[in-house]
Amino acid sequence: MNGAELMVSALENEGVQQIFGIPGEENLDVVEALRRSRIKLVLTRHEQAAAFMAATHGRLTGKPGVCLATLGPGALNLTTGAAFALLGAMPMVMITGQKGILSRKQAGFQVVDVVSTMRPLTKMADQIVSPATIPTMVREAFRVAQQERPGPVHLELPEDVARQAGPDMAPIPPHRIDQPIAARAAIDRAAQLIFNAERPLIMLGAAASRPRLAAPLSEFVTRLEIPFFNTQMGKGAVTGGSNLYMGTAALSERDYVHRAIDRADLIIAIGHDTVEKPPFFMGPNGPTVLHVGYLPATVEEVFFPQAELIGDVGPSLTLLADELEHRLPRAKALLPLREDILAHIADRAEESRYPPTPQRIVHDVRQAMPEDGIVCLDNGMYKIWFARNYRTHVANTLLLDNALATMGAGLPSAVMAALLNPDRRVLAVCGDGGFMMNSQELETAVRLKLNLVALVLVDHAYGMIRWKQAVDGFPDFGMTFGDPDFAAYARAYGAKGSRVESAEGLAPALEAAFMGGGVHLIMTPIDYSENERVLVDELRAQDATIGAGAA
Ligand SMILES: Cc1ncc(C[n+]2csc(CCOP(=O)(O)OP(=O)(O)O)c2C)c(N)n1
Ligand SMILES: [Mg+2]
Repeated sequence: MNGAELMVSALENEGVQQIFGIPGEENLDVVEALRRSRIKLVLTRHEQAAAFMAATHGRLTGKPGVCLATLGPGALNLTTGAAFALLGAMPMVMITGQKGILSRKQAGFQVVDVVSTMRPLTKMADQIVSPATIPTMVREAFRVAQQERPGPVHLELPEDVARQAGPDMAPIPPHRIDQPIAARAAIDRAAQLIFNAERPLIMLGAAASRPRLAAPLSEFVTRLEIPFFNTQMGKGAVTGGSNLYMGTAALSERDYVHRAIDRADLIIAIGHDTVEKPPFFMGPNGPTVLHVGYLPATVEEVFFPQAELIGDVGPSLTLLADELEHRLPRAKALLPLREDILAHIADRAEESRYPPTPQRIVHDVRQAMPEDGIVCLDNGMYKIWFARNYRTHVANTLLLDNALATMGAGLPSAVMAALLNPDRRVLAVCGDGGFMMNSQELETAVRLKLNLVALVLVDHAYGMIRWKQAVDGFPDFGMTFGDPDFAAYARAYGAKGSRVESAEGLAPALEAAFMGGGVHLIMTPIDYSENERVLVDELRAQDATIGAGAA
Protein backbone atom coordinates (compact mmCIF):
# COMPACT_ATOMS: atom_id res chain seq x y z
CA MET A 1 0.00 0.00 0.00
CA ASN A 2 1.23 3.50 -0.68
CA GLY A 3 0.87 6.37 1.77
CA ALA A 4 -2.37 7.58 0.22
CA GLU A 5 -3.92 4.12 0.43
CA LEU A 6 -2.85 3.77 4.05
CA MET A 7 -4.41 7.16 4.74
CA VAL A 8 -7.72 6.29 3.08
CA SER A 9 -7.89 2.89 4.75
CA ALA A 10 -7.28 4.58 8.12
CA LEU A 11 -10.10 7.04 7.37
CA GLU A 12 -12.46 4.21 6.43
CA ASN A 13 -11.50 2.55 9.69
CA GLU A 14 -12.72 5.67 11.52
CA GLY A 15 -16.10 5.38 9.81
CA VAL A 16 -15.58 8.42 7.57
CA GLN A 17 -18.25 8.55 4.88
CA GLN A 18 -17.40 11.70 3.03
CA ILE A 19 -14.55 14.15 2.65
CA PHE A 20 -15.18 17.77 1.72
CA GLY A 21 -12.75 19.86 -0.20
CA ILE A 22 -10.80 20.82 -3.27
CA PRO A 23 -7.81 18.68 -4.25
CA GLY A 24 -4.67 19.97 -5.87
CA GLU A 25 -2.08 18.05 -7.83
CA GLU A 26 -0.32 17.15 -4.57
CA ASN A 27 -3.42 15.24 -3.45
CA LEU A 28 -3.90 13.17 -6.60
CA ASP A 29 -2.74 9.90 -5.03
CA VAL A 30 -5.23 10.46 -2.22
CA VAL A 31 -7.96 11.18 -4.77
CA GLU A 32 -7.12 7.95 -6.57
CA ALA A 33 -7.26 6.00 -3.30
CA LEU A 34 -10.60 7.65 -2.54
CA ARG A 35 -11.94 6.64 -5.94
CA ARG A 36 -11.38 3.04 -4.95
CA SER A 37 -12.81 3.42 -1.45
CA ARG A 38 -16.25 3.63 0.16
CA ILE A 39 -15.62 7.28 1.04
CA LYS A 40 -17.32 9.91 -1.08
CA LEU A 41 -15.36 12.96 -2.19
CA VAL A 42 -17.64 15.99 -1.95
CA LEU A 43 -16.19 18.85 -3.94
CA THR A 44 -16.91 22.33 -2.66
CA ARG A 45 -16.34 25.65 -4.41
CA HIS A 46 -14.12 27.09 -1.70
CA GLU A 47 -11.99 25.32 0.92
CA GLN A 48 -13.37 27.56 3.65
CA ALA A 49 -16.83 26.14 3.01
CA ALA A 50 -15.41 22.59 3.10
CA ALA A 51 -13.98 23.27 6.55
CA PHE A 52 -17.29 24.75 7.77
CA MET A 53 -19.07 21.63 6.51
CA ALA A 54 -16.60 19.24 8.13
CA ALA A 55 -16.75 21.16 11.43
CA THR A 56 -20.55 21.09 11.37
CA HIS A 57 -20.41 17.33 10.84
CA GLY A 58 -18.42 17.15 14.05
CA ARG A 59 -20.80 19.47 15.85
CA LEU A 60 -23.89 17.48 14.87
CA THR A 61 -22.59 13.94 15.26
CA GLY A 62 -19.71 14.18 17.75
CA LYS A 63 -17.56 12.42 15.11
CA PRO A 64 -14.92 14.45 13.28
CA GLY A 65 -15.81 15.68 9.82
CA VAL A 66 -12.95 15.51 7.33
CA CYS A 67 -11.81 18.09 4.80
CA LEU A 68 -9.10 18.03 2.19
CA ALA A 69 -7.09 20.75 0.50
CA THR A 70 -3.94 21.19 -1.44
CA LEU A 71 -0.81 22.89 -0.16
CA GLY A 72 -0.31 26.67 0.15
CA PRO A 73 -3.38 28.54 -1.05
CA GLY A 74 -5.79 25.65 -0.54
CA ALA A 75 -4.52 24.92 2.95
CA LEU A 76 -4.61 28.60 3.91
CA ASN A 77 -8.26 28.76 2.84
CA LEU A 78 -9.01 26.18 5.55
CA THR A 79 -7.74 28.40 8.35
CA THR A 80 -10.97 30.27 9.10
CA GLY A 81 -12.75 26.92 9.28
CA ALA A 82 -10.05 25.68 11.64
CA ALA A 83 -10.63 28.64 13.94
CA PHE A 84 -14.40 28.10 13.68
CA ALA A 85 -13.96 24.50 14.86
CA LEU A 86 -11.37 25.41 17.50
CA LEU A 87 -13.44 28.10 19.18
CA GLY A 88 -16.68 26.23 18.63
CA ALA A 89 -15.26 22.93 20.01
CA MET A 90 -16.19 20.97 16.90
CA PRO A 91 -14.20 17.84 16.08
CA MET A 92 -12.66 18.00 12.61
CA VAL A 93 -9.73 16.49 10.73
CA MET A 94 -8.04 18.55 8.02
CA ILE A 95 -5.74 16.89 5.52
CA THR A 96 -3.58 18.99 3.23
CA GLY A 97 -1.01 18.16 0.58
CA GLN A 98 2.52 19.45 0.31
CA LYS A 99 5.38 19.30 -2.17
CA GLY A 100 7.65 16.30 -1.78
CA ILE A 101 9.94 16.49 1.21
CA LEU A 102 12.76 14.27 -0.07
CA SER A 103 13.55 16.44 -3.09
CA ARG A 104 12.62 19.95 -4.16
CA LYS A 105 12.06 19.77 -7.91
CA GLN A 106 9.88 22.89 -7.91
CA ALA A 107 12.00 24.80 -5.42
CA GLY A 108 9.78 26.97 -3.25
CA PHE A 109 6.78 27.16 -5.59
CA GLN A 110 3.54 27.36 -3.56
CA VAL A 111 5.30 26.27 -0.42
CA VAL A 112 4.29 27.86 2.84
CA ASP A 113 4.76 26.39 6.29
CA VAL A 114 1.21 25.13 6.68
CA VAL A 115 1.85 23.06 9.79
CA SER A 116 3.13 26.12 11.65
CA THR A 117 0.18 28.15 10.38
CA MET A 118 -2.24 25.53 11.65
CA ARG A 119 -0.62 24.99 15.03
CA PRO A 120 -2.31 27.86 16.92
CA LEU A 121 -5.61 27.08 15.18
CA THR A 122 -5.77 23.39 16.06
CA LYS A 123 -5.35 20.91 18.91
CA MET A 124 -2.64 19.12 16.92
CA ALA A 125 -0.87 19.81 13.61
CA ASP A 126 1.70 17.47 12.18
CA GLN A 127 3.50 16.51 8.99
CA ILE A 128 3.53 12.86 7.95
CA VAL A 129 7.04 11.84 6.93
CA SER A 130 6.67 8.10 6.38
CA PRO A 131 3.83 5.82 5.25
CA ALA A 132 4.47 3.45 8.17
CA THR A 133 3.37 6.13 10.65
CA ILE A 134 0.03 6.80 8.95
CA PRO A 135 -2.22 4.33 10.81
CA THR A 136 -1.12 5.61 14.21
CA MET A 137 -1.12 9.27 13.22
CA VAL A 138 -4.64 9.08 11.83
CA ARG A 139 -5.93 7.24 14.90
CA GLU A 140 -4.24 9.79 17.13
CA ALA A 141 -5.71 12.65 15.08
CA PHE A 142 -9.24 11.32 15.51
CA ARG A 143 -8.70 10.64 19.20
CA VAL A 144 -7.44 14.16 19.84
CA ALA A 145 -10.16 15.79 17.73
CA GLN A 146 -12.93 13.97 19.59
CA GLN A 147 -11.64 14.10 23.11
CA GLU A 148 -13.10 16.81 25.33
CA ARG A 149 -12.74 19.64 24.60
CA PRO A 150 -13.26 18.63 20.92
CA GLY A 151 -11.69 20.59 18.09
CA PRO A 152 -9.78 20.51 14.81
CA VAL A 153 -6.57 18.66 14.01
CA HIS A 154 -4.37 18.91 10.94
CA LEU A 155 -2.29 16.35 9.06
CA GLU A 156 -0.04 17.30 6.18
CA LEU A 157 0.61 14.52 3.68
CA PRO A 158 3.41 15.47 1.27
CA GLU A 159 2.99 14.12 -2.23
CA ASP A 160 6.07 11.87 -2.17
CA VAL A 161 5.01 10.28 1.12
CA ALA A 162 1.54 9.74 -0.37
CA ARG A 163 3.05 7.96 -3.37
CA GLN A 164 5.71 6.01 -1.51
CA ALA A 165 5.14 2.29 -0.99
CA GLY A 166 4.70 1.40 2.63
CA PRO A 167 4.05 -1.76 4.56
CA ASP A 168 0.62 -3.39 4.31
CA MET A 169 -0.57 -2.37 7.73
CA ALA A 170 -3.98 -2.81 9.26
CA PRO A 171 -5.44 0.36 10.73
CA ILE A 172 -5.83 0.64 14.49
CA PRO A 173 -9.39 -0.09 15.56
CA PRO A 174 -10.95 2.74 17.58
CA HIS A 175 -12.42 1.78 20.91
CA ARG A 176 -14.91 3.43 23.19
CA ILE A 177 -13.51 5.62 25.93
CA ASP A 178 -15.83 6.54 28.77
CA GLN A 179 -14.98 9.69 30.61
CA PRO A 180 -14.63 9.58 34.38
CA ILE A 181 -17.71 10.64 36.32
CA ALA A 182 -17.39 13.42 38.92
CA ALA A 183 -16.06 12.35 42.32
CA ARG A 184 -18.59 11.56 45.04
CA ALA A 185 -17.30 14.34 47.28
CA ALA A 186 -17.77 16.87 44.46
CA ILE A 187 -21.31 15.66 43.84
CA ASP A 188 -22.13 15.97 47.53
CA ARG A 189 -20.71 19.49 47.68
CA ALA A 190 -22.67 20.53 44.60
CA ALA A 191 -25.84 18.98 46.02
CA GLN A 192 -25.39 20.90 49.27
CA LEU A 193 -24.92 24.17 47.39
CA ILE A 194 -28.08 23.64 45.36
CA PHE A 195 -30.00 22.48 48.43
CA ASN A 196 -29.09 25.70 50.27
CA ALA A 197 -29.91 28.02 47.37
CA GLU A 198 -32.88 30.36 47.78
CA ARG A 199 -33.23 31.26 44.10
CA PRO A 200 -31.38 28.74 41.90
CA LEU A 201 -31.15 29.06 38.15
CA ILE A 202 -29.62 26.70 35.59
CA MET A 203 -27.62 28.02 32.67
CA LEU A 204 -26.91 25.82 29.67
CA GLY A 205 -23.77 26.74 27.79
CA ALA A 206 -22.15 25.66 24.54
CA ALA A 207 -20.92 22.27 25.79
CA ALA A 208 -24.48 21.42 26.85
CA SER A 209 -25.19 20.98 23.14
CA ARG A 210 -22.89 17.99 22.71
CA PRO A 211 -25.02 15.44 20.86
CA ARG A 212 -24.64 12.71 23.49
CA LEU A 213 -25.80 14.99 26.30
CA ALA A 214 -29.32 15.81 25.10
CA ALA A 215 -31.11 13.03 26.98
CA PRO A 216 -29.44 13.14 30.44
CA LEU A 217 -29.47 16.94 30.46
CA SER A 218 -33.17 17.15 29.68
CA GLU A 219 -33.82 14.61 32.41
CA PHE A 220 -31.79 16.57 34.96
CA VAL A 221 -33.68 19.80 34.33
CA THR A 222 -37.12 18.21 34.39
CA ARG A 223 -36.35 16.11 37.49
CA LEU A 224 -35.15 19.06 39.57
CA GLU A 225 -37.64 21.57 38.12
CA ILE A 226 -35.16 24.40 38.42
CA PRO A 227 -35.84 27.03 35.75
CA PHE A 228 -33.15 27.40 33.12
CA PHE A 229 -31.84 29.82 30.56
CA ASN A 230 -29.21 29.24 27.95
CA THR A 231 -26.35 30.93 26.22
CA GLN A 232 -26.60 31.37 22.47
CA MET A 233 -24.76 28.13 21.76
CA GLY A 234 -26.56 26.26 24.54
CA LYS A 235 -29.88 26.70 22.81
CA GLY A 236 -32.09 23.71 22.30
CA ALA A 237 -30.33 21.37 24.66
CA VAL A 238 -33.39 20.59 26.80
CA THR A 239 -36.22 18.56 25.39
CA GLY A 240 -39.57 18.59 27.13
CA GLY A 241 -38.70 21.14 29.81
CA SER A 242 -39.98 24.18 28.00
CA ASN A 243 -42.25 25.23 30.89
CA LEU A 244 -39.01 25.94 32.79
CA TYR A 245 -37.35 27.93 30.01
CA MET A 246 -36.62 31.50 31.08
CA GLY A 247 -34.97 32.82 27.94
CA THR A 248 -31.67 33.10 26.12
CA ALA A 249 -28.90 35.43 27.13
CA ALA A 250 -28.14 36.82 23.68
CA LEU A 251 -26.80 40.03 25.22
CA SER A 252 -24.46 40.16 28.21
CA GLU A 253 -26.62 42.35 30.42
CA ARG A 254 -29.84 44.31 30.69
CA ASP A 255 -31.97 42.00 28.57
CA TYR A 256 -35.23 40.75 30.07
CA VAL A 257 -33.69 37.38 30.93
CA HIS A 258 -31.23 39.25 33.16
CA ARG A 259 -34.10 40.03 35.51
CA ALA A 260 -33.91 36.38 36.53
CA ILE A 261 -30.12 36.13 36.29
CA ASP A 262 -29.62 39.23 38.46
CA ARG A 263 -31.93 37.86 41.15
CA ALA A 264 -30.51 34.34 41.27
CA ASP A 265 -28.34 33.52 44.26
CA LEU A 266 -26.95 30.38 42.58
CA ILE A 267 -26.34 29.75 38.90
CA ILE A 268 -25.66 26.16 37.93
CA ALA A 269 -23.67 26.77 34.76
CA ILE A 270 -23.71 23.54 32.76
CA GLY A 271 -21.15 23.36 29.99
CA HIS A 272 -20.38 27.05 29.80
CA ASP A 273 -17.48 27.74 27.50
CA THR A 274 -15.94 31.18 27.86
CA VAL A 275 -15.36 31.42 24.11
CA GLU A 276 -18.94 32.66 24.00
CA LYS A 277 -19.78 36.30 24.40
CA PRO A 278 -20.55 36.44 28.16
CA PRO A 279 -24.19 35.55 28.92
CA PHE A 280 -23.85 37.63 32.10
CA PHE A 281 -21.04 39.29 33.98
CA MET A 282 -19.95 37.88 37.30
CA GLY A 283 -19.12 40.54 39.85
CA PRO A 284 -18.12 40.90 43.47
CA ASN A 285 -21.73 40.81 44.69
CA GLY A 286 -22.71 37.43 43.42
CA PRO A 287 -24.43 35.31 42.36
CA THR A 288 -22.52 32.15 43.29
CA VAL A 289 -21.70 30.07 40.23
CA LEU A 290 -21.39 26.28 40.20
CA HIS A 291 -19.60 25.21 37.02
CA VAL A 292 -20.56 21.78 35.71
CA GLY A 293 -18.36 20.64 32.86
CA TYR A 294 -16.19 18.06 31.21
CA LEU A 295 -13.22 20.22 32.09
CA PRO A 296 -12.57 22.83 34.78
CA ALA A 297 -13.75 26.34 34.02
CA THR A 298 -11.41 28.81 32.39
CA VAL A 299 -11.05 31.67 34.83
CA GLU A 300 -11.90 35.01 33.25
CA GLU A 301 -12.51 38.53 34.45
CA VAL A 302 -16.23 37.92 33.92
CA PHE A 303 -16.45 34.22 34.88
CA PHE A 304 -14.78 32.77 38.00
CA PRO A 305 -16.98 30.02 39.46
CA GLN A 306 -16.78 29.38 43.18
CA ALA A 307 -17.55 25.67 42.88
CA GLU A 308 -17.12 23.02 40.19
CA LEU A 309 -18.42 19.60 39.29
CA ILE A 310 -16.03 18.10 36.76
CA GLY A 311 -16.46 14.86 34.87
CA ASP A 312 -18.66 13.24 32.26
CA VAL A 313 -21.55 15.67 32.44
CA GLY A 314 -24.49 13.34 31.69
CA PRO A 315 -23.85 10.64 34.32
CA SER A 316 -22.62 13.23 36.86
CA LEU A 317 -25.88 15.14 36.53
CA THR A 318 -27.87 11.95 36.94
CA LEU A 319 -26.10 11.26 40.26
CA LEU A 320 -26.73 14.84 41.33
CA ALA A 321 -30.42 14.56 40.46
CA ASP A 322 -30.62 11.29 42.43
CA GLU A 323 -29.55 13.25 45.52
CA LEU A 324 -31.81 16.23 45.00
CA GLU A 325 -35.03 15.14 43.30
CA HIS A 326 -38.11 16.13 45.38
CA ARG A 327 -35.86 17.76 47.98
CA LEU A 328 -35.86 21.33 46.64
CA PRO A 329 -38.87 23.31 47.86
CA ARG A 330 -37.35 26.54 46.49
CA ALA A 331 -36.45 25.11 43.06
CA LYS A 332 -39.03 27.24 41.27
CA ALA A 333 -38.42 30.47 43.19
CA LEU A 334 -37.56 32.41 40.02
CA LEU A 335 -40.25 30.87 37.85
CA PRO A 336 -42.83 33.63 38.45
CA LEU A 337 -40.59 35.98 36.42
CA ARG A 338 -40.91 33.74 33.40
CA GLU A 339 -44.17 34.90 31.94
CA ASP A 340 -43.21 38.53 31.93
CA ILE A 341 -39.80 37.86 30.37
CA LEU A 342 -41.26 35.73 27.59
CA ALA A 343 -44.10 38.18 26.96
CA HIS A 344 -41.56 40.89 26.16
CA ILE A 345 -39.76 38.54 23.83
CA ALA A 346 -42.98 37.77 21.97
CA ASP A 347 -43.75 41.48 21.57
CA ARG A 348 -44.61 42.54 18.00
CA ALA A 349 -43.97 39.06 16.65
CA GLU A 350 -47.03 39.31 14.43
CA GLU A 351 -46.86 42.93 13.36
CA SER A 352 -47.70 43.35 9.70
CA ARG A 353 -45.20 46.03 8.77
CA TYR A 354 -43.37 45.75 5.45
CA PRO A 355 -40.43 45.26 5.22
CA PRO A 356 -40.91 42.78 8.05
CA THR A 357 -39.28 43.28 11.44
CA PRO A 358 -36.75 40.78 12.79
CA GLN A 359 -39.34 39.66 15.37
CA ARG A 360 -41.84 38.83 12.62
CA ILE A 361 -39.23 36.97 10.60
CA VAL A 362 -38.23 34.85 13.61
CA HIS A 363 -41.90 34.16 14.30
CA ASP A 364 -42.67 33.11 10.73
CA VAL A 365 -39.59 30.91 10.52
CA ARG A 366 -40.60 29.16 13.74
CA GLN A 367 -44.04 28.50 12.28
CA ALA A 368 -42.54 26.97 9.16
CA MET A 369 -40.08 24.74 11.01
CA PRO A 370 -41.24 21.53 12.67
CA GLU A 371 -39.76 20.86 16.12
CA ASP A 372 -36.89 18.92 14.62
CA GLY A 373 -36.24 21.36 11.76
CA ILE A 374 -32.72 22.81 11.76
CA VAL A 375 -32.00 26.52 11.34
CA CYS A 376 -28.39 27.43 10.53
CA LEU A 377 -27.46 31.05 11.06
CA ASP A 378 -24.74 33.07 9.46
CA ASN A 379 -23.44 36.07 11.42
CA GLY A 380 -25.20 39.40 11.41
CA MET A 381 -27.68 41.45 13.37
CA TYR A 382 -30.48 38.89 12.98
CA LYS A 383 -28.41 36.41 15.03
CA ILE A 384 -29.22 38.33 18.20
CA TRP A 385 -32.92 38.28 17.31
CA PHE A 386 -32.93 34.56 16.56
CA ALA A 387 -30.97 33.79 19.71
CA ARG A 388 -33.37 35.82 21.87
CA ASN A 389 -36.67 35.04 20.19
CA TYR A 390 -36.50 31.66 18.48
CA ARG A 391 -37.74 28.89 20.78
CA THR A 392 -36.11 25.48 20.40
CA HIS A 393 -37.42 22.13 21.57
CA VAL A 394 -34.80 19.73 20.29
CA ALA A 395 -31.03 19.83 20.75
CA ASN A 396 -28.98 21.33 17.93
CA THR A 397 -31.91 22.72 15.99
CA LEU A 398 -30.58 26.29 15.99
CA LEU A 399 -26.97 26.21 14.85
CA LEU A 400 -25.29 29.50 15.43
CA ASP A 401 -21.72 30.54 15.96
CA ASN A 402 -21.20 32.69 19.01
CA ALA A 403 -17.55 31.68 19.29
CA LEU A 404 -15.58 32.74 16.21
CA ALA A 405 -18.76 34.45 15.03
CA THR A 406 -17.54 34.37 11.48
CA MET A 407 -19.60 35.42 8.51
CA GLY A 408 -19.94 32.87 5.72
CA ALA A 409 -20.70 29.70 7.71
CA GLY A 410 -24.49 29.75 7.42
CA LEU A 411 -24.93 28.14 4.02
CA PRO A 412 -22.11 25.55 4.39
CA SER A 413 -23.40 24.42 7.79
CA ALA A 414 -26.89 24.09 6.31
CA VAL A 415 -25.44 21.96 3.51
CA MET A 416 -23.96 19.63 6.13
CA ALA A 417 -27.14 19.56 8.21
CA ALA A 418 -29.18 18.71 5.10
CA LEU A 419 -26.76 15.96 4.07
CA LEU A 420 -27.00 14.36 7.50
CA ASN A 421 -30.75 14.82 7.83
CA PRO A 422 -32.39 14.38 4.43
CA ASP A 423 -35.83 14.00 6.03
CA ARG A 424 -35.77 17.12 8.17
CA ARG A 425 -36.39 20.70 7.11
CA VAL A 426 -33.13 22.66 6.98
CA LEU A 427 -33.00 26.43 6.65
CA ALA A 428 -29.97 28.71 6.31
CA VAL A 429 -30.59 32.27 7.47
CA CYS A 430 -28.03 34.75 6.18
CA GLY A 431 -27.59 38.47 5.81
CA ASP A 432 -26.88 39.91 2.40
CA GLY A 433 -23.28 40.43 3.54
CA GLY A 434 -22.56 37.00 5.01
CA PHE A 435 -24.43 35.11 2.30
CA MET A 436 -22.13 36.50 -0.38
CA MET A 437 -19.09 35.19 1.47
CA ASN A 438 -19.92 31.59 0.55
CA SER A 439 -22.86 31.87 -1.84
CA GLN A 440 -20.98 29.78 -4.39
CA GLU A 441 -21.93 26.73 -2.32
CA LEU A 442 -25.40 26.98 -3.81
CA GLU A 443 -23.84 25.01 -6.64
CA THR A 444 -22.64 22.33 -4.21
CA ALA A 445 -26.12 22.09 -2.69
CA VAL A 446 -27.73 21.78 -6.15
CA ARG A 447 -25.16 19.18 -7.27
CA LEU A 448 -25.78 17.13 -4.12
CA LYS A 449 -29.53 17.35 -4.79
CA LEU A 450 -30.17 18.58 -1.27
CA ASN A 451 -33.45 19.78 0.13
CA LEU A 452 -32.46 23.10 1.59
CA VAL A 453 -33.91 26.58 1.87
CA ALA A 454 -31.78 29.71 2.24
CA LEU A 455 -33.40 32.85 3.59
CA VAL A 456 -31.43 35.97 2.72
CA LEU A 457 -32.19 39.12 4.69
CA VAL A 458 -31.60 42.18 2.58
CA ASP A 459 -30.71 45.56 4.07
CA HIS A 460 -27.96 46.40 1.56
CA ALA A 461 -25.59 46.80 4.48
CA TYR A 462 -23.30 45.23 7.02
CA GLY A 463 -26.22 45.87 9.30
CA MET A 464 -24.74 44.73 12.58
CA ILE A 465 -21.73 46.99 12.30
CA ARG A 466 -23.92 49.82 11.13
CA TRP A 467 -26.02 49.31 14.27
CA LYS A 468 -22.95 49.29 16.54
CA GLN A 469 -21.75 52.42 14.77
CA ALA A 470 -25.04 54.13 15.61
CA VAL A 471 -25.12 52.86 19.20
CA ASP A 472 -21.61 54.17 19.77
CA GLY A 473 -22.67 57.58 18.46
CA PHE A 474 -20.72 57.53 15.20
CA PRO A 475 -22.26 59.02 12.05
CA ASP A 476 -23.74 56.52 9.57
CA PHE A 477 -20.82 55.91 7.21
CA GLY A 478 -19.30 53.28 4.98
CA MET A 479 -21.47 50.23 5.67
CA THR A 480 -23.79 50.01 2.68
CA PHE A 481 -23.48 48.19 -0.62
CA GLY A 482 -25.47 47.08 -3.64
CA ASP A 483 -26.83 43.57 -3.98
CA PRO A 484 -27.58 41.27 -6.89
CA ASP A 485 -31.15 40.12 -7.42
CA PHE A 486 -30.69 37.15 -5.12
CA ALA A 487 -33.66 35.22 -6.51
CA ALA A 488 -32.26 35.48 -10.04
CA TYR A 489 -28.80 34.66 -8.69
CA ALA A 490 -30.15 31.41 -7.18
CA ARG A 491 -31.90 30.52 -10.43
CA ALA A 492 -28.63 30.96 -12.28
CA TYR A 493 -27.28 28.10 -10.16
CA GLY A 494 -30.22 25.87 -11.06
CA ALA A 495 -31.86 26.49 -7.68
CA LYS A 496 -35.24 28.12 -7.21
CA GLY A 497 -35.52 31.72 -6.12
CA SER A 498 -38.32 33.87 -4.81
CA ARG A 499 -38.84 37.25 -3.20
CA VAL A 500 -41.08 38.25 -0.31
CA GLU A 501 -43.28 41.16 -1.38
CA SER A 502 -45.49 41.75 1.64
CA ALA A 503 -45.58 41.31 5.40
CA GLU A 504 -47.80 38.27 4.96
CA GLY A 505 -45.59 36.85 2.24
CA LEU A 506 -42.81 35.16 4.18
CA ALA A 507 -44.74 32.34 5.83
CA PRO A 508 -46.29 30.99 2.59
CA ALA A 509 -42.98 31.47 0.76
CA LEU A 510 -41.20 29.30 3.32
CA GLU A 511 -43.92 26.68 3.21
CA ALA A 512 -43.91 26.57 -0.59
CA ALA A 513 -40.12 26.35 -0.70
CA PHE A 514 -40.03 23.39 1.69
CA MET A 515 -42.93 21.66 -0.03
CA GLY A 516 -41.34 22.15 -3.44
CA GLY A 517 -38.08 20.46 -2.33
CA GLY A 518 -34.64 21.00 -3.80
CA VAL A 519 -32.58 24.11 -3.19
CA HIS A 520 -34.59 27.28 -2.82
CA LEU A 521 -33.50 30.82 -1.97
CA ILE A 522 -35.98 33.30 -0.51
CA MET A 523 -34.98 36.92 -0.27
CA THR A 524 -36.76 39.34 1.99
CA PRO A 525 -36.06 42.91 2.93
CA ILE A 526 -35.77 43.48 6.69
CA ASP A 527 -36.66 46.51 8.79
CA TYR A 528 -33.79 47.00 11.20
CA SER A 529 -35.20 50.08 12.93
CA GLU A 530 -36.24 47.65 15.66
CA ASN A 531 -32.59 47.19 16.63
CA GLU A 532 -32.39 50.64 18.10
CA ARG A 533 -35.94 50.68 19.48
CA VAL A 534 -35.77 47.36 21.33
CA LEU A 535 -32.15 46.45 21.88
CA VAL A 536 -31.10 49.91 22.97
CA ASP A 537 -33.96 52.22 23.98
CA GLU A 538 -36.41 49.71 25.44
CA LEU A 539 -33.78 47.72 27.31
CA ARG A 540 -32.22 50.87 28.74
CA ALA A 541 -35.63 52.00 29.94
CA GLN A 542 -36.49 48.68 31.59
CA ASP A 543 -33.06 48.57 33.17
CA ALA A 544 -33.70 51.96 34.76
CA THR A 545 -37.06 50.76 36.09
CA ILE A 546 -35.57 47.60 37.55
CA GLY A 547 -32.68 49.57 39.01
CA ALA A 548 -35.17 51.88 40.72
CA GLY A 549 -37.22 48.91 41.94
CA ALA A 550 -34.24 47.16 43.40
CA ALA A 551 -32.94 50.22 45.24
C1 LIG B 1 -15.62 37.04 8.24
C2 LIG B 1 -16.13 38.18 9.03
N1 LIG B 1 -15.88 39.45 8.65
C3 LIG B 1 -16.36 40.50 9.35
C4 LIG B 1 -17.09 40.28 10.49
C5 LIG B 1 -17.63 41.47 11.29
N2 LIG B 1 -19.09 41.51 11.10
C6 LIG B 1 -19.94 40.95 11.98
S1 LIG B 1 -21.52 41.07 11.54
C7 LIG B 1 -21.13 41.93 10.15
C8 LIG B 1 -22.18 42.42 9.21
C9 LIG B 1 -23.01 41.31 8.67
O1 LIG B 1 -23.75 41.81 7.58
P1 LIG B 1 -24.91 40.96 6.96
O2 LIG B 1 -24.43 39.58 6.70
O3 LIG B 1 -25.49 41.68 5.81
O4 LIG B 1 -25.95 40.84 8.14
P2 LIG B 1 -26.81 42.06 8.77
O5 LIG B 1 -26.15 42.42 10.06
O6 LIG B 1 -26.81 43.18 7.78
O7 LIG B 1 -28.16 41.48 8.96
C10 LIG B 1 -19.74 42.10 10.04
C11 LIG B 1 -19.06 42.82 8.95
C12 LIG B 1 -17.30 38.94 10.89
N3 LIG B 1 -17.98 38.62 11.99
N4 LIG B 1 -16.83 37.92 10.13
MG1 LIG C 1 -27.04 43.04 5.69
